[in-house]
Amino acid sequence: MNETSLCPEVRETAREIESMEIRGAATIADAAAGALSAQADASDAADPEAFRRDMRAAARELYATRPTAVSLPNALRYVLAGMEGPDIGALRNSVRYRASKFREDLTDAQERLGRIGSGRLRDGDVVMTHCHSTDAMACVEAAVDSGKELEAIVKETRPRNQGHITARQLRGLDVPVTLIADNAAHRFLDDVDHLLVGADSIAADGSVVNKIGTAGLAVSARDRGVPVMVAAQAIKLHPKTLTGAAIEIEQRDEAELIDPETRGEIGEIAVSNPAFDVTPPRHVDAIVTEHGQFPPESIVVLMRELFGESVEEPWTEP
Ligand code: RUB
Repeated sequence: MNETSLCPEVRETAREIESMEIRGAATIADAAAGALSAQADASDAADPEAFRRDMRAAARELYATRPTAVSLPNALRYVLAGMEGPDIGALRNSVRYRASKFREDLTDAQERLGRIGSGRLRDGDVVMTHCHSTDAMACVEAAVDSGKELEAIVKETRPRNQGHITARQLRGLDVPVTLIADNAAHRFLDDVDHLLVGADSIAADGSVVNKIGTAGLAVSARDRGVPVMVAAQAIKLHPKTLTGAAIEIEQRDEAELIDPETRGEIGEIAVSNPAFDVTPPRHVDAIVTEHGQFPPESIVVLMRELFGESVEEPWTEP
């Protein structure tokens, strides 16, 4: 009687997020909101409670895909928190409306953030990037649009090589790109004016969770006197950290690092493949959001303003 039915779009989006065909915190959030909207469209629930149950089940399916980017639960929470109405038609419309509002706001926020972040970049500056972040790219794009000439040193970002995506997009903006191995970063930092990265989650104390390698890179940048700039929309703020919760770091398949045959040849080894790390606030100069830029220690003020103290999980069964 309490069975739920998930539409194919939800299952497919969940699969694509898990396999990283859909990746990057903002893009994951956008896709999750779209999948909830598709679920609302497709639902053949017999009554309003069955509809709500299907929506909660869809959100749980999406939530379970990747644990670190808080933009995902923030998207699910935003859409489900606005689900209201006396009948299925009204409920369906409310989900459609909230999902499309979330997606529009995401685009607007990124544009605003880009304009604010571009103010930190001067004509002729060289930025170093790690991974691929659409928020970081928005800052570069806004700077280029305002007539500044930039150059980029792009870390390839093993094991998944998201640096290739960054390099391709920067070339699309006509920005000269030097692709480097991750291990070479320290050597190039003397030629760099900014380290520019995104974030998957930001904790209340200003710690930045981003692609593995960011923390060490920030330490190196500090050592060379290079400012560390984090471009992150407010959906990257992790509300549960306001009450002391820790952010889970995703462990990915060891096959991303080593194929089974080579592993067998080497002999008995352990393999560990964390996808993200934590950069402490003392190694970050500025967090650029659509609401302005903040020293990491002050981000808690914005977090309180946006989320208050309570964090609901509207996808759990009452
Ligand atoms: C992506 C990553 C990005 C952030 C921010 O990791 O660490 O820096 O998600 O991206 P993965 P955006 O490739 O494992 O998803 O600014 O686009 O939200």
